[in-house]
Amino acid sequence: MSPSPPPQGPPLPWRIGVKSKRVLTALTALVIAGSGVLVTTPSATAATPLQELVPQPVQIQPHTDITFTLTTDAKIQIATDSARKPAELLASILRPSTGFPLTIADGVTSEGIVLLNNADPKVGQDGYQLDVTPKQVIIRANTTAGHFNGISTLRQLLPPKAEAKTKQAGPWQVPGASILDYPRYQHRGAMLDVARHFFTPDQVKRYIDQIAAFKINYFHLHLSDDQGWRLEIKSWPELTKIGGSTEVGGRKGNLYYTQDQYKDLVAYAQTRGITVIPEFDMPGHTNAALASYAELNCDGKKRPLYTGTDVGFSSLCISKDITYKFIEDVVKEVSAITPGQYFHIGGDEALSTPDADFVKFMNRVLPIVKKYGKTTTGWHEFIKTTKDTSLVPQFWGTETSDANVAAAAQRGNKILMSPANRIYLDMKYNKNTKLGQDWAGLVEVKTAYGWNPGAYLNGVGENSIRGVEAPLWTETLKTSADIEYMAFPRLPVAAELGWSTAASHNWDKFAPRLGAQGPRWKVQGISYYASTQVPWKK
Ligand code: TNX
Repeated sequence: MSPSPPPQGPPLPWRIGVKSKRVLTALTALVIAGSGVLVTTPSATAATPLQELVPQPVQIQPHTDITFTLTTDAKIQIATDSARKPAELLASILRPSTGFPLTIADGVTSEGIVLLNNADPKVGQDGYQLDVTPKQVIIRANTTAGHFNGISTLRQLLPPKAEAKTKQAGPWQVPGASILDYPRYQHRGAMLDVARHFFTPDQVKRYIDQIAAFKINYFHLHLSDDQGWRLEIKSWPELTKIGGSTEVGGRKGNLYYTQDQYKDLVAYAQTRGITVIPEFDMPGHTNAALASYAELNCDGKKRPLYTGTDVGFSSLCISKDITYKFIEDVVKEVSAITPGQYFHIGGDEALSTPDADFVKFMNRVLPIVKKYGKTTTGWHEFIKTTKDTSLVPQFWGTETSDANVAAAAQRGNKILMSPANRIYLDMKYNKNTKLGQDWAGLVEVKTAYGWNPGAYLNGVGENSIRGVEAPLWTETLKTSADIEYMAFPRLPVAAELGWSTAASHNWDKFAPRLGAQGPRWKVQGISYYASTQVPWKK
């Protein structure tokens, strides 16, 4: 039986410009974003989990008279096979903490969690509807991706201890509601640089788990740079033997992934609704390759390994055919083990490659990527060399104008936004932050949040934006705790910018929602930066 929606009477004075804190806590105030309508329902308590979701859903209709309680006999029921992976993910998260068996069942027969198809077409490919009734939580979606996103919402509606790895006491309640939700942008990304410092597959999986909880759907792995080559290439074995033998600071070891380990990472991401984008940065940022093979250098001499943090000093040899044979072999082997559509060719900071050579280089490399069935994405510099509107430039600048990116947008390219002074997760929060860099500025949480991807770059409007990616460079980061300190809370900020509507953008409302994640991160063991700008929930 579906509950009747709460009454929506005529506008009340307090619907607009609520000022008193007392009034605010006495209400469940929710914006149906986009419509600009403020729907309010009386509520006896302070914030409920419905007001604490990150990213903010498009529509939430609370049903204050309803609570669902997950019990030991609950099943996770799927209407079609397309929901199996999301169901398995949810079960794997909730089984340890609840101690319940949470069997996955084909077909809908009983109480529990139900994954159905045929959501409202409005939710599109990535969206979902979530209805909490007394006996069931029903998540409807049109795709597997939509079910993954619905599950991320359900996790945040459960108590934080649902994320624990050991058995906890219930009750496992979910507040009554009907949610309809879909993303602003098709691409919500996170990048991890495993080249400057190497991170083990388990460390990478830990980060994948963390980004998945915020509806991130692309994971960009920066797999090569001056300091390291991190993926086995069978036809060029010295790349990892030599180029993968060290990192920033000079640690020694087998600091690379075998192709089997990479395939396992790709599959792991896939079971969390995430597509991996591999990056091999070129023609600059290539010292590790130049140290591995003499023939890749114009002078035929191997470069020494590099363990510092400078950029812009290396370049592949643009005039040699062997350079393109090398690239073709890499693209061929990596594409064969990468199910996703995108191949990232880097292209940034090619300061040791003359401009004309850069153009020549890209004119040879872009067709190679195409030949192996992939679509090129790259740091925005490469887009000046091509008129192909299917390619994706990733803007990383610190200015709000870029003539080449604007021209590409005018032609029809979709731009991925990663402005360094806003969303580079390796920037220090403030001058006292021990980790990170500050070349693009100090990026406190409010600064990271305070921009509109669809109205940021001159000549690049909302319809030219593909999405938002938060890159995490690791010159100064060595451990998972380091990663987490820089990524949290700014990674969830990026997720909010990529998912939630422009109309819902409001720091005063966002900050408490973000602060409400604190207890959950504590349970998950995430060592986040407790910014004083955020009212952290205890
Ligand atoms: C710039 S921006 C880089 C990286 C560095 C990073 C450090 C860009 C595409 N390249 O090589 O790691 O700054 O913040």
